[in-house]
Amino acid sequence: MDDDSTRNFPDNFLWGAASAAYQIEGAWNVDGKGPSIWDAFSKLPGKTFRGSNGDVAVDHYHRFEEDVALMAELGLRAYRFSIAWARIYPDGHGTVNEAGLAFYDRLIDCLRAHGIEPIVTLYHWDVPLALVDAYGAWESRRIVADFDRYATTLFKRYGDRVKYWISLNEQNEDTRRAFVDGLHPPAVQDRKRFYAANHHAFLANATVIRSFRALVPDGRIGPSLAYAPAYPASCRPEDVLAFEDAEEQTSNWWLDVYVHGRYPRAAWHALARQGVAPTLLDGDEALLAAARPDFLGVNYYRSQCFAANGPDGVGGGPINTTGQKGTTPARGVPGYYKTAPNPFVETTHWDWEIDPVGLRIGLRRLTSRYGLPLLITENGLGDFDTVSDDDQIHDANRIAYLRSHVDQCRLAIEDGVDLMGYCVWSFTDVLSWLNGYQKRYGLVYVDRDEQDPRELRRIRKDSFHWYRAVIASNGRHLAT
Ligand code: BGP
Repeated sequence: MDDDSTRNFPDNFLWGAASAAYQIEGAWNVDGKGPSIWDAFSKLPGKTFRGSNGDVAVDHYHRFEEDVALMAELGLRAYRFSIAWARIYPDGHGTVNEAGLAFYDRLIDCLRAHGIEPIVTLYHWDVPLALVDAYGAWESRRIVADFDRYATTLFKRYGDRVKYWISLNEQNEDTRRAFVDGLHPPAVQDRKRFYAANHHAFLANATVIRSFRALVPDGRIGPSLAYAPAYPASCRPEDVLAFEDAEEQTSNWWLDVYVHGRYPRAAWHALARQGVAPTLLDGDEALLAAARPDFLGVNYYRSQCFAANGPDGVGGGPINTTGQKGTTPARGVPGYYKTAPNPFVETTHWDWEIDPVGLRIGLRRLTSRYGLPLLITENGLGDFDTVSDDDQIHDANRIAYLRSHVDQCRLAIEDGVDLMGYCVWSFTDVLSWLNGYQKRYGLVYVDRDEQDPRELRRIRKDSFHWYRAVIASNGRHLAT
């Protein structure tokens, strides 16, 4: 971490931070916005932590100028945010809502006025509720045309000012929680529906990339995956096979389709044997193969160990949403793999492995397999943060986490990885989908809890000051 060894970050490296519309904006029914699936789901009893919802969130919709001023003070070069589909098309596809478009005009212009590069995510899980009611959203092929209409509207409106776009955020994580674990809407456990919804999302991804090429020829677009590189729990051959299956079924299933337009072979055969493989129609493969992204977005939080799982073994299920260490049960696919603890790394309070070297391993794997530039679109530590007596947030654990991961980015660049940038998750504290405000990630604290939005005061955490020095030195000063 000395000054000399950190010269490798390119001069145009995108030092950024990230967010998602539902988790920060609030204003859930303001200026013509329609309801999203999360506006409905979060109000069902028992679905989220202490019944938290995004009605107010951190009220970024009304406070974006204050937030962008803080980004400028931090020296951010890039800010990744998502657009709420239901602000643009309140019913998913009918009449466009000019007030919604105008909000993002103001945000984009404000960012650019401060020299901050906008990175826009088209879709971060908040599908318009009307499309769920009309045809089950991602469970129908009809979503492909509607998603393309929405994306095309955004490309035409913002393509002159936004050059970096994320098509889909963590398709793998959202659909797994939705259709395997039963935790995100529609909260079922049905792997046939899981793979069908994913196939439609792949078609939607390819279709909007095709539209993008025509409308924003000088821009760059790619999907973001929740990438947790798989490790074998031991060198027992059965565990190594389980690890191979896990890497293929938890990551390559998505990445191979995004990049090469084809499903990985062993995984396809496994699914076919179980009767859960998706239905491919004429033209699907050609569409998928023609939509190679410009880069891969990587959301990295952890690695994960896998061991063999018997035919009657564990499947999907609950996750730790309490922050009580050691309460995450093993999960997996019966007959293939299940998660196992890694005795060599620490974990967060939510049982996520803290593994900075895993980031370097993952970046190298993706580079070798896909040969595309990579953009870290999320990386950060979820922790219990407290305001101390001096009205500060001394988040030393977060600084240690971020520092060690940025350092591994530097080493990955030395290894030959083409890394475009690094976005901390998250800029301000945000509403966690299932964890309310107890699990915080921000560089900026927001003073509220699940029940009481209080004044929503913003307080710079110690990590804010640390990251400012990192950016100012282009990654040379990682120490506090
Ligand atoms: C990613 C999502 C983000 C964010 C983050 C932290 O999967 O893209 O939206 O939520 O994870 O997740 P959590 O709040 O569950 O800890």
